[in-house]
Amino acid sequence: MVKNVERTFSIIKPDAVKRDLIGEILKRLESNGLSVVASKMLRLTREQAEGFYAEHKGRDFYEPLVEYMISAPIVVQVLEGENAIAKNREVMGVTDPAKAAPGTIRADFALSVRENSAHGSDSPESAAREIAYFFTENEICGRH
Ligand code: RTP
Ligand code: MG
Repeated sequence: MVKNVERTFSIIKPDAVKRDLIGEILKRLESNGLSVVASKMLRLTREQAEGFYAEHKGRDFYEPLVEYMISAPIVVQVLEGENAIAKNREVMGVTDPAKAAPGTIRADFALSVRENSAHGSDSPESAAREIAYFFTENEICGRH
């Protein structure tokens, strides 16, 4: 069988960086078959945060989401592995930590629906858009 190797885009969000959970979160991702192929730490500008979450513009959680995402540095990464997009979402758990499965990143670390510690792309189209938002192709060190 040919493996379905994909790339996905991950953010370790401000609440997690502030609590020094970068290593804990990365360990969960890496130990589930997701390899880091690009990584950087940065503080989003308001414009970058608004653009990244443009699909949510107009929703009541959009403004507080943007404020939260610029409140501290984040770690942005490209992860590569078999079925990486779904695997990353599975390891993260659903958006609301109160509803996330036990043992997931959000169940174990998130503070609230908004301050939910991690982001992962939700489709191949989102992954391609989000990777290109932060990385050029020559910054990605593919393993496959
Ligand atoms: P993400 O895009 O960050 O991976 O999260 P997601 O797909 O699970 O959730 P999405 O619906 O795309 O929402 C994006 C982020 O907005 C914040 N949020 N706050 N009701 C609320 O207060 C609310 N709903 C969503 C979260 O930070 C969520 O991850
Ligand atoms: Mg989303």
